Amino acid sequence: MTLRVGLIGAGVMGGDHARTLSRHVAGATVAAVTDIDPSRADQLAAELGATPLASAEDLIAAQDVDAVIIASHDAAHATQVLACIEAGKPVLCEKPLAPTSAECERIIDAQRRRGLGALVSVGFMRRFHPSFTAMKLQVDARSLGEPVLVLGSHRNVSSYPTGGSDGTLSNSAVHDIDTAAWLLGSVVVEVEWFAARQSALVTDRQDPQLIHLRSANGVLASIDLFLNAQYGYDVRYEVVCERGNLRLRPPALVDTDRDGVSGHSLHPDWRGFFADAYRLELTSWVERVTQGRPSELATAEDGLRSTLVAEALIQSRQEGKPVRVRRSTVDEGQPSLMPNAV
Ligand code: ISE
Repeated sequence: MTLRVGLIGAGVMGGDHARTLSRHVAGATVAAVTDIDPSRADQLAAELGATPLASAEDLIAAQDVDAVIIASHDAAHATQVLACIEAGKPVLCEKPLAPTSAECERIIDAQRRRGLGALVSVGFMRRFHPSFTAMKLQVDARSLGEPVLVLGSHRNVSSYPTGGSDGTLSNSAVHDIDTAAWLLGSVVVEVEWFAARQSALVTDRQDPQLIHLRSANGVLASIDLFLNAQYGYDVRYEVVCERGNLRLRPPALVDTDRDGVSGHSLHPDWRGFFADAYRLELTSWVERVTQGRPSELATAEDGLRSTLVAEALIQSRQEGKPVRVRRSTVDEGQPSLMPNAV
């Protein structure tokens, strides 16, 4: 069976997903595209031989759309995911599942009431990056003993003109929140936010920011986010364990020595850095939807957990102190493993 996928949002990320799906993923085709800017939808649809549709509602209802990818503006995610659930169609929603935990909870509730199992997946693609996957295998096997500390960096060349300081947390830091919890196999229960010295090149947000995340099993993750770092797209991670360290390898195919300098070039944005991860994520989603294959894909519950932590970071930023993360409705009744709660 070929899965006929409808795409909502034909911008940078939507275009990338659609091209990856139609060129590199077996068993799926892009059947329809919609965007708030109809000319963008027309262009992408023409390139891929898909049908341009006038609205997200039309696309979700279309008879020849079996499943949906949402790559629209963050603020539109919840309404569109809820419509997919109502229509009984599997949906892969770009992160964040929704910018507020209340919206995420509504989605989880609707999915439960619909009774068709887990229709919703969330695009935390780092889970499919070969180097992150290799790190997780070693953490899970405890090959270097217990993990004790995670150090990470998340750098973009430049940020979108909208979003502000809170947008850094709800749109970008959610990746790091999910990465920490997924790598450690433990939810984040306490956070603290710090301002670094402000870059004079940035006026629309605090940049860089430093966040501390404490997992329920007591590991501290310290991650800097610098969304206008200028020099290239860069994500660095190190898991410090009792008997050694695990470090992420940059996705460079070749190192070049020239004119007294040795190194590799950096991608201008995340699409190149995470190209393999996006391809593997989409492959896994299609296999899960069409064959029921188990997958590392983030669930709606993971989407809720990461948004709850982002909200706690926003609160920590406003109040200037550590904040306990509100327990998600899906984790209620689970024992807290946290040894050193505030
Ligand atoms: C973007 O949406 C992403 O998903 C990138 O991975 C992240 O680095 C960037 O900050 C986000 O805006």
